[in-house]
Amino acid sequence: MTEPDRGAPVGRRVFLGLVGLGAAGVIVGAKVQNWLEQVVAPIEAKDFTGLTSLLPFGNYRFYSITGDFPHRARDQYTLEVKGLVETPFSISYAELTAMPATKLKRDFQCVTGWRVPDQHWTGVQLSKLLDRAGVKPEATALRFVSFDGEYTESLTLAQARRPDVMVAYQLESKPLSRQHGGPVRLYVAPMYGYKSCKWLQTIELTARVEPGYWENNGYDVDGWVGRSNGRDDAPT
Ligand SMILES: Nc1nc2c(c(=O)[nH]1)N[C@H]1C(S)=C(S)[C@@H](COP(=O)(O)O)O[C@H]1N2
Ligand SMILES: [Mo]
Repeated sequence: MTEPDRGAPVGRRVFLGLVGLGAAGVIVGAKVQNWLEQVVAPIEAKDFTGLTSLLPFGNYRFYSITGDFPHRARDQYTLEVKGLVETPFSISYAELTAMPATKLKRDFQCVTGWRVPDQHWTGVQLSKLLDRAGVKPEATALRFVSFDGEYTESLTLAQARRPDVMVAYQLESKPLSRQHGGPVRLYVAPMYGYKSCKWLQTIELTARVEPGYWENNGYDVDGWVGRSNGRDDAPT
């Protein structure tokens, strides 16, 4: 490994956060995860640039900070949009999937280094749900809550209105599995995986950004792939 020749030094907080993310998250593939914690996280903390080539390529790790994959049947599922909106509403899985769909083909990348290339996502643009609710002028941010009972995330209103941010219900043309955060999760394509809240239950419009679970553990609120969390890669 070479030392990084550019970019901000990586703080101890981020280093601990990386180790913590590995330790808290994984249920499947404990051996790989051990290796990630012991080998990759320290290397990544020193040198982000050489990391990707080291990693096993092309597979997801299934993460859950609770150590469990919560279950919600599709016909029992509702998503709530509330907070600083004109018309708070709840939407069922059937209603959500009947809305105009959007599709994206993008890499899925975790901040710890693993990446799954060319993934096909289907869902509803978050902006469409915001339009339906009518965002009040004093709202500047969104807070996402998972029905796992612990995970939270955030976006600014401008980020949430991007066309590559969706409420996703299909991956690779199949209904989103429970392990992947189904029936419905957030998918924030331009940011690291931690922004994409699984088992999405509530979207709340807030007056300002309320940092989410991993952000309270040292990760950047603005989690752009390649230009956050100590990286300064050339844009991809
Ligand atoms: N509710 C919830 N959402 C979550 C997480 C989690 O632990 N709980 N982990 C995040 C992280 S760090 C990543 S990289 C992705 C992983 O998605 P996957 O489990 O479908 O691979 O989910 C994100 N969303
Ligand atoms: Mo992640």
